[in-house]
Amino acid sequence: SSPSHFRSALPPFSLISDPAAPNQPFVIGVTGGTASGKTTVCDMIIQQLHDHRIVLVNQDSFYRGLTPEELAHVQEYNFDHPDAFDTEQMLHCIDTLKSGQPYQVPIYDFKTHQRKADAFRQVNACDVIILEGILLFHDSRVRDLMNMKIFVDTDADVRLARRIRRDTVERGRDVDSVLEQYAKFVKPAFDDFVLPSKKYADVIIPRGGDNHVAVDLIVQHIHTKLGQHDLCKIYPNVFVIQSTFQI
Ligand code: UZR
Ligand code: MG
Repeated sequence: SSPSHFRSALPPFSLISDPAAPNQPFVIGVTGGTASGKTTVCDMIIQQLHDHRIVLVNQDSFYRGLTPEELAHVQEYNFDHPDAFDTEQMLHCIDTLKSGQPYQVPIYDFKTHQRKADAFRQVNACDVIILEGILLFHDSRVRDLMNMKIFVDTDADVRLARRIRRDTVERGRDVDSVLEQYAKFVKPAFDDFVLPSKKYADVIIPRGGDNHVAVDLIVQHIHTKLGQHDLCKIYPNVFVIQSTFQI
């Protein structure tokens, strides 16, 4: 039979997945500057995907606890630099979850700049993993684990205003120290590391959590992709059928 006849005989869907691992969860990365609305966007996505098993993992959980020397000079410590995070551990976490195993995520305390001793959050296997954090797109190994990359793009003045409110109310800071830290570390690190990582995004959301249209579109796309993942579970041997269906 002719190639076109062969094509039209294939099932009426276009399906692309990793043949080695058809049952892996769908991984979404959400990044953007501090107080850009990342958490709000993640919460909105999670609410709309309530039919699926979904888990949120925050890059903040992988902040390294400060040593006594670092704590003694905490004003000099750069929490906005990639080295402030234990990226190896976060990679291990994502790998473990992708392979269907549970992971014990550390709990970081923003007031003491320490990890809670002997306390973890148990995260179980799931359909969707949402990763959130300011420097999520910095390391290519982390980027490579994501199926969809989102950058939340909110004006710097809006972000600073929110940051002042949040750090004074929720993170036990005074306004002067927030402003000093912003000028010294947060803004330079945004310019050096966060903004340049925008180029890796698949989707850029202006105005963050206020942008319901963007969140709706993203959720629709995830639904479509999860449908394809479900098909992988039903037809585990049918793994690459790409653009073959023709009318
Ligand atoms: P989001 N951060 C703290 O304020 N204290 C810590 O112990 C650890 C981190 C801040 C960090 C960064 N910077 O800007 C922000 N400082 O948390 C990231 N200074 O959190 O993505 O929620 O804005
Ligand atoms: Mg947040």
